[in-house]
Amino acid sequence: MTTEHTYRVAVIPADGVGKEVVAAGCRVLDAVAEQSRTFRFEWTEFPWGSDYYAKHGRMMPEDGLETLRGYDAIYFGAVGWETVPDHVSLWGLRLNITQNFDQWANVRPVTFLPGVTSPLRKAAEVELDWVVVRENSEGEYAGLGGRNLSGRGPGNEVALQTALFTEKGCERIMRFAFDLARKRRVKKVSSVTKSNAQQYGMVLWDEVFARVAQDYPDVATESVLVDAMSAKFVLHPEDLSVVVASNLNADILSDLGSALAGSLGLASSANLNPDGRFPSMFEPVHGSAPDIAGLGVANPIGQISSGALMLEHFGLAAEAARVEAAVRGATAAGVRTRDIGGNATTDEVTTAVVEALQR
Ligand code: GGG
Repeated sequence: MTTEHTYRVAVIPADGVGKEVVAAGCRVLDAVAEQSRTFRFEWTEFPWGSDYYAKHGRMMPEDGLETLRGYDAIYFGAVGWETVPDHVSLWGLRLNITQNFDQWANVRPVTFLPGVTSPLRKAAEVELDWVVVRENSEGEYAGLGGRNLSGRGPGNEVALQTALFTEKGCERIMRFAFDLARKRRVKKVSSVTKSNAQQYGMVLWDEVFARVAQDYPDVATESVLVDAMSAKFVLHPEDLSVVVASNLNADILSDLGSALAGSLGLASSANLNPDGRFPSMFEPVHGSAPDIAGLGVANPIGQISSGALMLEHFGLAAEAARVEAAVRGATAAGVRTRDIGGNATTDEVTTAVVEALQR
């Protein structure tokens, strides 16, 4: 046996069900590597997150980013626990990494899986094959603003939260979305804003979108307000393929999309630094799900499919497709966690995926 390449991956399970689904994802990825015999994974686990916060007063060490820089990729679970305010845990870990590693493109595919029902699927014979492209470095998540601005104390507090839109930031995510549409051979890119009400940054977004679209005459476009787009997700899913939106809008729409596909537990994502200066990070869209944490029933598919996105990122498209096929094999065979109508455990779904890979 010749193992040609080792991928060094930093693993951050973090909080709640993250700890359970990351282990499942690593198991599937190890099985793919073992079968391929051309590469292997070297996993290094970092115990960062809310437990780490309880001991050290921070979500990750001060030199954590420096440590992560040396890895080929980051495989992340979920962040958030009741012992730490949500905005502290999010900014202290996940956003600390995405912002500082300039992971400006967050790719969130939404597809139907065989055997998984959803409100949308019941309603019509439709197939979902969307990608929500989330601008991941600025917009409403720029972290700009402040508290106590009135100086007049409790009862009169004023807080400011500013969204930042730069022409370069808009342009790069839009070019990314158009290139992805061409790669996926789909015909349309839909851009989402609320530019009728948000008259500065989102008008800039619309203008940049119109300009960038001129370089892609083979791809149709539409600009839709986020409220109308929410309705369109439900009423005309067949009319969508690549959807590009700002940080907050895309976060909300991708959750809606995955719910329409059957469950948030199915949704995968890649936080990409397309320039390759920093490692990219792969994680399920879902959070730490405290209500089911520790029960062994979390859906591992979002995490496993995020592993497929990591394989794709490494140029291992055939292996990524095999993982996705194995996931489809497991759900088609009826091995499903309870969020998608089954009663299988995390472990049973993972085993079914590994077995489907080996067939
Ligand atoms: N695995 C994704 C995760 O942990 N998300 C936690 C969360 O609250 N994220 C908010 C966001 O990404 O906007």
